[in-house]
Amino acid sequence: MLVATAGHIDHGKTSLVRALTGVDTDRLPEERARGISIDLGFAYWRTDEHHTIGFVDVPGHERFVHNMLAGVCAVDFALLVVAADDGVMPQSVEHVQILDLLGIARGIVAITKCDRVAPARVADVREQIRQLLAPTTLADAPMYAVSVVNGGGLAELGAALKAASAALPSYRTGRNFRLAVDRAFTVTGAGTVVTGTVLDGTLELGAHLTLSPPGLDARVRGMQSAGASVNSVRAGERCALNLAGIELTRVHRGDWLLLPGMHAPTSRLEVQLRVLASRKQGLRHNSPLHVHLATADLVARVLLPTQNTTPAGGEAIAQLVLERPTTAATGDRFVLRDQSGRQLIGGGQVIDPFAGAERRRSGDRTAISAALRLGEPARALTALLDIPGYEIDILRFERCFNLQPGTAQTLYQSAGVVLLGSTHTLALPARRVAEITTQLIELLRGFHRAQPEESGMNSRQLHAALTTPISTEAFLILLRDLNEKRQIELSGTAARLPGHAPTIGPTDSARWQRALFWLQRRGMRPFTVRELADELRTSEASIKAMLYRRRSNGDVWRISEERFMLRQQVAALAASAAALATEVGGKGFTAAQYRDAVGTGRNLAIQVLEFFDSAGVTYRNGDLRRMRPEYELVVGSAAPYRPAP
Ligand SMILES: Nc1nc2c(ncn2[C@@H]2O[C@H](COP(=O)(O)OP(=O)(O)OP(=O)(O)O)[C@@H](O)[C@H]2O)c(=O)[nH]1
Ligand SMILES: [Mg+2]
Repeated sequence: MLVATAGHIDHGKTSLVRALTGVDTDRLPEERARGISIDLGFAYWRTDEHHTIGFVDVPGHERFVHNMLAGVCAVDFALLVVAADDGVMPQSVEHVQILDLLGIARGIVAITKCDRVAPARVADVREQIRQLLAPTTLADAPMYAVSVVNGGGLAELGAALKAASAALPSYRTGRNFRLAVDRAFTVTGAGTVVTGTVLDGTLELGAHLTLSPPGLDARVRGMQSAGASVNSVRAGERCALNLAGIELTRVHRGDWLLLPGMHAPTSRLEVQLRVLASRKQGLRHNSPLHVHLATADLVARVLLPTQNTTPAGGEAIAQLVLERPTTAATGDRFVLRDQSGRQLIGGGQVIDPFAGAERRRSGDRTAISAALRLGEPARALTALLDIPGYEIDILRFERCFNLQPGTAQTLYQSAGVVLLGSTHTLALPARRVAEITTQLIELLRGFHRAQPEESGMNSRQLHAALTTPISTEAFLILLRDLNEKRQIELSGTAARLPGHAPTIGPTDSARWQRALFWLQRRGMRPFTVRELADELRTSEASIKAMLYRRRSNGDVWRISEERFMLRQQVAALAASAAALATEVGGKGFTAAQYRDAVGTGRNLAIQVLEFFDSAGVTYRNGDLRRMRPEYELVVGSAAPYRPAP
């Protein structure tokens, strides 16, 4: 069990931890000189062979509340300390508010310095504390009157802590390891060491982790917990990790250590927040503030949905726009303080850590938010699947809940989900996929009946004809899946039912074979009706008729008034454009870059690009072009064309 102290300055937190554990957590020279705690202190109490109670001793001074916040983020239990002589003081109140906002519901109160006051005073302070705690998560915390001077009450307090430790519920399972860093330092001979609390999962010695948000790789070279070397640590434990591959200057309090696949920094969190009832003013839209999330202290602005104010005592679903990215998971608690970092405003819970990364057509934000707010992954998944037309980006879902792959797979199975594609990126309800598949097959059957001379139905028309909505991305994956399972056949941009043979006349078909033979040898060059008519020694009118039919089933594209190209060539040129777009990053590519990439003349490059713009393969912005995400629906997929060296 991990216990954090809480309470006003000088009320005896550090003295109490020392009395229980024998460890003086005030280790900084300045702390010793001034007799106050400044930063977090740590101590361990080995209560028996199997149990250790860890203490995070926090400073009470109002100027060090940010340190206190980093200390209490991941504890199981609060030890609220109130001195019998002073009674409840400002930071007693503030610390209790913080514990309440963080949802810490297990705790004990120590009324310290009882050697200094008469029993009647202890009773008064007890009443003050009762009133302070009544509206909070700690309303039922038992109180112990103690003194470190005469040792009174310490045995009872210690026994209560042991009992609480034994009764602590086990940690949630099925989650990936993550640790919130609270300190980093170097140890001579060992290198960088970070300490922190494991929030989820387990970690073995030698594991590879990512330091997030910087995104640096690290290997766990050494591991200690409660002062001893260990081979593994798990949720709820504090540990010190000796990291290979990370320089000390790169790691700070507030960073996370994560499994590499879970590293996904974000700057916009959708949250549910609450403004303290004791605030004089409400929280205004767009206010700058500090977000304390785990050990991080982040500068942010709050965006309120109604664009005005959430009153004191009020709640809202809001967005926090962070100045620097962080790592967060659904359900993580946070505390908000004002811009100066002096006053507590409120706090809440993360709903959607990736609120800024909405895919287009990804369904109703309110419904997604309501689903995630259910907090528990299985329930959230069921609710997400119920959103009409919504397709779950499963990497994002798994990152929201920090889910282990095996746990996620079990969830998908029991929720009746179909994962589309070989890399399984989108999840749809099985019944929706079945419905769409049936529609698809019906549409193709109808198409073949109505147009037997066509080799297949254009996939864009097919997509548009579906009555059950599906995104282009998911549709393309589904088509490929069905093609692999031989339920349909894809050729280029056309889909057909297996066994369908177009009823094209024999002359046409033989002529087309000759045309293909010539065109393929000609290489990556468009052709005119005239050229093809000359080559095949036939009339332009009959070539036109043949090309017209070949265009409608997607074998040929007309790329300008006069010029045609084979579908495979156009698809390869589009794939080259896509490869180039990826290579140049998000900013788009120029016609000159494209010409160099495909090694054609400038005129042809421009002709092709203009055709791509009009056909919906690319879009143009000034001199730059980018790919449309659904371009493969238009031209089909192919390997990129590369000019012969
Ligand atoms: N008489 C008496 N003095 C105490 C008792 N507990 C603590 N003190 C004294 O109170 C002073 C402050 O104690 P600390 O333990 O440093 O208080 P703290 O809450 O850790 O203070 P900060 O960390 O700075 O917030 C010290 O001089 C202690 O000796 C007690 O039970 N009886
Ligand atoms: Mg102290």
